[in-house]
Amino acid sequence: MADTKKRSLDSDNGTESGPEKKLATGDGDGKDAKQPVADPGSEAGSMLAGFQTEKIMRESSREKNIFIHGKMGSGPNEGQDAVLILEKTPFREDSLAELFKTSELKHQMRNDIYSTYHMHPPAHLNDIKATVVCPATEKHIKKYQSQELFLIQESGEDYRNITLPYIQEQSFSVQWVYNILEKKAEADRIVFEDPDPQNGFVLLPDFKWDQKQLDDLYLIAICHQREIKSLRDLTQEHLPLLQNIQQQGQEAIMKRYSVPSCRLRVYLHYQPSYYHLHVHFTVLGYEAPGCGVERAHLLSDVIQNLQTDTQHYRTRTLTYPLRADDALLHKLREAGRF
Ligand code: M7G
Repeated sequence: MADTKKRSLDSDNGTESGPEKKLATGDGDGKDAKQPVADPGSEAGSMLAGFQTEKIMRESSREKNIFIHGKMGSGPNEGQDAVLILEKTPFREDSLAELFKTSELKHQMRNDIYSTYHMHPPAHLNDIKATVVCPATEKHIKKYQSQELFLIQESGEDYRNITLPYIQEQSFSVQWVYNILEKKAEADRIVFEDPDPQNGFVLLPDFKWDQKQLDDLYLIAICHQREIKSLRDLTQEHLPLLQNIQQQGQEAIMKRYSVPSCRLRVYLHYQPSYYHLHVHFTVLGYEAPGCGVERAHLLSDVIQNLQTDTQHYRTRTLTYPLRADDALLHKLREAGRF
């Protein structure tokens, strides 16, 4: 079984490196397995210089991340609302020797057998992953803000009468999804594609994953069909699509990253943030945001439920969390459903 803990990846092309290096030989889709990853560096530069912090929306010293709402200080989006997420990246086992050799150590305290130090590694071993959403809408800003959560029990009828009209009115734009499907963005990050318009999909790293190590492996499969909003739309008619995503997605991840299907958590979110059907692939052991029982539906369970009853996701009550300030929560409350 692959030991994902021990592996790290070549910085930017998603292939393995280090003693356990095992280069993928192909994707099975005719693409070269060793695709370069886009370098958005040219446009980045000092884009964050002058970033004006308006509010710290969330911060976790345990997860080593911070979510900031602010305004861009320079560049083409100057003065526009932005969400900036900063996150210290995990340690990479293959760079430990270099870290020990090249870091500056400053002694902090010593007591008996215990001592602590401040360690100052060189810049390239001291990465911070920065994610920028700009221009950020009010809804983006809310998405990242800490809020109390409430569990909702949504019946099929609630979905049709309350949730669906709400989604149609005000869900996040899925332009980024279309950009991926049309190869207008992230084309060089695609790990696998089945171009079939009915059952095909694109598999690529989720933007939460920096692809530097396998401990937090996270990919998403985005289907080519554009009419499927979420789990709620699925019927037996979609079984070939779902089975295809499951099988070819797992095979592609095995080929590229040597992570077998028994080490993968493959699931859909309900509610998703983006209403274009996509499937999450994360490595077991990594507690990806949103992989809890109240939001994640294992693809294998979804397939079985549909095999048993084509109307399963149209009719059954689905439970999910909503934030206190979510307009959908207010709509459900107004209708006496919460
Ligand atoms: P979701 O279940 O709709 O919402 O999943 P969530 O963000 O609340 O989990 C959408 C998934 O797509 C998430 O895992 C996002 O991290 C990922 N994602 C979002 N955007 C805007 C992008 C993007 O531009 N590129 C990539 N590669 N992934 C994205």
